[in-house]
Amino acid sequence: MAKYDESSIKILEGLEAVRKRPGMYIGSTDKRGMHHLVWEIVDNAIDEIINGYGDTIKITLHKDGSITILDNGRGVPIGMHASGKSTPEVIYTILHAGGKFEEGGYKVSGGLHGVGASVVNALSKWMDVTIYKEGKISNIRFANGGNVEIPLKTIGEAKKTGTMVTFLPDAEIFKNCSFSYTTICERMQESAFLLSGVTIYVIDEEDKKEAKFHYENGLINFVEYINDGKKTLHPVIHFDGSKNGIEVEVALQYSDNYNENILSFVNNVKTGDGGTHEVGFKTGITKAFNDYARSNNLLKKDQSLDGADVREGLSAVISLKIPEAYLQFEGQTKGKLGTPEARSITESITYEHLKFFLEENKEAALTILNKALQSKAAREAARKAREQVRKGTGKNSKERVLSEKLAKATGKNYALNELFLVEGDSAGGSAKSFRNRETQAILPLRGKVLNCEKASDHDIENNAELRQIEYAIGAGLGANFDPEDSNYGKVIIMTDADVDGSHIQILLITFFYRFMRPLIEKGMLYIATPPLYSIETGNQGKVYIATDEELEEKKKTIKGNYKIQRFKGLGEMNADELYETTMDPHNRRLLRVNLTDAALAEKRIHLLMGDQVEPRKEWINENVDFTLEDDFRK
Ligand code: 1YM
Repeated sequence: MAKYDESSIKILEGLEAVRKRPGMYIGSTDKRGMHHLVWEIVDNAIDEIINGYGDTIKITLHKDGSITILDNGRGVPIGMHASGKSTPEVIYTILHAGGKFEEGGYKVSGGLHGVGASVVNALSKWMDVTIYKEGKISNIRFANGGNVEIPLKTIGEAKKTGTMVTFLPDAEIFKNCSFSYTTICERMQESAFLLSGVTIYVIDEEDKKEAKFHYENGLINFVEYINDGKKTLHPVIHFDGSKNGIEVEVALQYSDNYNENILSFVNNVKTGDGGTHEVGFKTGITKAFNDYARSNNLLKKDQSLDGADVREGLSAVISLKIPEAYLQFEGQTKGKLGTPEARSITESITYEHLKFFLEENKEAALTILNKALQSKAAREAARKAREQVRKGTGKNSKERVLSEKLAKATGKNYALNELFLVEGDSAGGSAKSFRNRETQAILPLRGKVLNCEKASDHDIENNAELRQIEYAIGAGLGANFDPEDSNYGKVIIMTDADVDGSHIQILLITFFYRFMRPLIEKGMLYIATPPLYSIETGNQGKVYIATDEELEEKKKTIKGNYKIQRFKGLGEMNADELYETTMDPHNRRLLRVNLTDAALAEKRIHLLMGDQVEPRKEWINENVDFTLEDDFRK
């Protein structure tokens, strides 16, 4: 029988605590949480590379659901630890046994990761660690949440060095989850951009797929990737600098489109909510352009370019390295940098380098500046026009065009008002007749709207349906769009719960993404969720059901007779029913459209809505599960 001493009981208690509350350590126990296990182990391999050992990481997804992460660093130490256990046993069974990077180096732990390899072990059915070091191959095996199954032993001779970790996530904790090749590839590509010269392989043994990520000019290649397919105005601008131990590296490039794409990272971890470094960067470029414009008499004395003017069409990646002692993250998801010094340092490095670049590259400088000046002029003209429309003083008031289709809200508190974009005239009619007239406006749409992936402002102006949406919202379009001017606090897409309805949703989202992106960024775009069924019973009356699963659950609880109605579309509901289930703020369930990763969203929209068929087919095959519920015959 195994002998338990005080310390082994403590270890088991520690790992047991992880199994009891996995969410506290990895955020959640869904697919996202399960991928945290991978990031945790990969981060250890990345740390080793950042410290100067090794240059390659290989990730293999196995058919049985387990995953292997291999690096060619020094290999985890294999000696005995003071506790009498082998060092690998300590690293993989004791919480926070990292102990690395105590002084000096940078740690790749932002937000949730950095919890330690033992957390991965605690949440695995089994884990196998093989170390190539000191001419030997050593192996240790754990099972059922971190119990040592086979202690560390030599299993062969090694010529190379490195660490290989394989684990199978415990199905009791991660229910119905599997690793996603696409998710892992996306993340590893991002890491490869941030680690110039490093090679990362991702291999899927089940589907026999393989990807290799390697970039010699990291951030420059990253910006080129973001701007791939766009018409760019100049080669990528790249600079770096450091102060007080904080290192700043930036790559940026303007294209002729008007969206801004700024991505930032701190110690190789994405800061999705920005923070002080992004603020400093923005201030830096605004100052540099204003200075340049003034000293070249391109702006009048009392005039200046706004931040939004100089960011039109800008793609940029900002990467900071901050010593641990200065690190400060904020926000619920810890995705926002709080370190105050990062602002002024990023600002001055950006300002100095950009100023120098503009002075040295007159042609590029004038092209970018011209664009900013145009953006400024267009923004001001558009604002003026909108003010006139609102006051009703416009000569050529576009409101006329709104015709009879839009049923306006009577309330003047724009923030409280809601615009429903409704599929079909029949549902539109129901929604018009039964709504809160003070706050709810209805705009019926006839069928499919234009796919805007490749549309220009001009195309929108020539498209009756989209022009109506533009005028109804009344806040401009594209570069001139300003969510502050929106006539509605919420824009709600309401379509049938079928394939055509989904198609209309994605077409509209593409339109908003391309032409009113701040509306999505500000969380003002929503999707209504109409019920699929109603069930009428003797004693409970009529209840509405959103999904097939819910219907099955409900059926089980009903005794006696019941009558089910399936709503094939919004038009099949009575007007009062539609209001009660889908529009009434007290009962309805709205899905907010959000944008967590701008660069990825950009690629996805391009992929899914663009004109290249093969990559789209491939993506759909890999990422969409077709089920019987998707009945394409209808
Ligand atoms: C596939 C995962 O963990 N590689 C790795 C980890 C470590 C070392 C080398 C290492 C570090 C040091 C000295 C040191 C370590 N990780 C940990 C902990 N790959 C992977 N490669 N020698 C080797 O920091 O001094 C401890 S050692 F705790 F973070 F897991």
